[in-house]
Amino acid sequence: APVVTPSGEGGPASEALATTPGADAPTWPPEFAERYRAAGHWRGETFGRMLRERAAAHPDRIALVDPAPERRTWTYRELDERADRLAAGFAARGIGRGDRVVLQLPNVGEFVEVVFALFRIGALPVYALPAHRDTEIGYFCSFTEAVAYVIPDRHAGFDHRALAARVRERTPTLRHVFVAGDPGVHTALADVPVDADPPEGGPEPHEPAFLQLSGGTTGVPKLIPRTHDDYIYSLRGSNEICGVGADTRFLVVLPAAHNFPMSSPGWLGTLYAGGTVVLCPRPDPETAFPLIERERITMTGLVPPLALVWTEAGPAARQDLSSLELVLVGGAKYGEEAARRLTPALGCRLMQVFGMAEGLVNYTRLDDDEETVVTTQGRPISPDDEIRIVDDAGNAVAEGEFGHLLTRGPYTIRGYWRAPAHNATAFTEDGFYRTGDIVRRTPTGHLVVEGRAKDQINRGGEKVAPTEIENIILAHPSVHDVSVVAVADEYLGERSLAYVILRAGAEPLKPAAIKRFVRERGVAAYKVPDLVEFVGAFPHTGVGKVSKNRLRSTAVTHEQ
Ligand code: OOB
Repeated sequence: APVVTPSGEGGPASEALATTPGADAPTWPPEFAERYRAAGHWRGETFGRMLRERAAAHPDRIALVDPAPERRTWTYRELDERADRLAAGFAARGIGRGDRVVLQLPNVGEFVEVVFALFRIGALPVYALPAHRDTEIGYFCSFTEAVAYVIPDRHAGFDHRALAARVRERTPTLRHVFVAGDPGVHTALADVPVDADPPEGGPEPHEPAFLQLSGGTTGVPKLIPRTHDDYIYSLRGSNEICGVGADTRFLVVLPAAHNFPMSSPGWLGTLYAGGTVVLCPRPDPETAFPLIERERITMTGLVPPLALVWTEAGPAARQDLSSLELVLVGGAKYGEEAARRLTPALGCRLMQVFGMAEGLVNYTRLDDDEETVVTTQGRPISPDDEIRIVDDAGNAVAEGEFGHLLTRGPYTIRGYWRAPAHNATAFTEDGFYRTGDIVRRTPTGHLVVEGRAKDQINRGGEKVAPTEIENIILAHPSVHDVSVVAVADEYLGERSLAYVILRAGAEPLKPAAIKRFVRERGVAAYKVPDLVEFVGAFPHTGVGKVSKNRLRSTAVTHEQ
């Protein structure tokens, strides 16, 4: 049976057909690549060699701690050896350079082991989130023609083995399912390592290292090919800005697969610097604060709703949080008043980060004054990050005015993976990425995020593409039309609201029926509309399009 994708837009099959092998991952024109190499940004490093070098330089230092349920640790040497054995085992099962492997693990040590094993053989991890379900996983596996899918046995009350069996049945390329834990009908990850060296000849630095997911504005998430060269440059830059070194003890609170905790400066930045990464199984203060005390955590990254919860819990905490030096907050707009309260409540410094999986990352700086740290979202990592702020017609706005943010640079992609039709509009002709964010620039070069032009809901850092959810709801037999919009929410920043027009003569429905319908389609729980309103008609713009702005401004936001 064909894989169900919630979109008709530039569908995966048509785009795959339109793509030649060399065009899978669009790359920088040669003159740009030369410039970035000459500037010392791209140094020809790869992740596989990076870990090897760190293991040689400080073999007995602790690289990784997985505290639950029993505390497990990996020295740099152990992580390096484990990556070798696992890489050899993957290779023995026919997984090789350029193959895609969908990786869906929560914050467990196996996540880091598998990623480095795949880096070593040049297979590309596709970073699914733990919340993804049949629709998303089925799409990632079929669109990337994945040969393997890596899962936990159960996580957060959900059996991933059953999902894997369903996806495998309808995805002919998928030859392996590897399970961290009890494998059921699949293969135990623990049985994969073999006592041999991994194959010679790893990936080249200019090749993609992995496929990251876009937040997305379209029916299905686009995949982001990041190279060893470009990503490692962003790690080095982030480490320098955040003061990451061998003494850093970084707590991974958000899902490890997300670009923010991976690279800003994240667990990969910390490993690059020879520091220690501690994985946090759940993000609540009850779980995280005891870990901060026990593991002497110095740094972490949070989305704004979590930063709020931690700020509220900080003053009353019984744990000693004094090791914490720096908390990064980003992924969604962090309110100024909330930002002011973080340092007094947690006794550490705050840094705002405004980044995107496509590349560009902005940080406030350690030597910025407090006003700048609480009122701006930072400035770019690199002197070679090019920023354009333009009006609707594409002309530069006056300095200090707000407009659309376009960017190009040494770690911002030039195109999504196998998506030529989408790339034609997501990037300008001269290679600038249209971020969809509305920003203004202060005299010091810091950016302030003022809003968004893209059709997306930012639910506390988790991105929802309304089109994807609209397509699902439209399949309901009683639904005539639907429009999903963002509504303001005190805690999450935004929540999703589905305006639904029922078919003439259809029995009235309760909001819960629509929510259940979406959930039963098998999508991540954060995409299920928070609110559902039944209406007779949508407000329209002058040209007859549904006006999402007017829907937003008329939204009633009572509890459901
Ligand atoms: C991060 O990455 P994505 O790919 O999940 O989302 C990117 C989008 C941005 O285009 C912007 O719309 C929004 O998320 N965003 C922010 C923000 N940080 C991200 N909006 C306002 N204020 C901020 N501080 O979210 C991401 C990637 C790397 C580091 C940090 C965040």
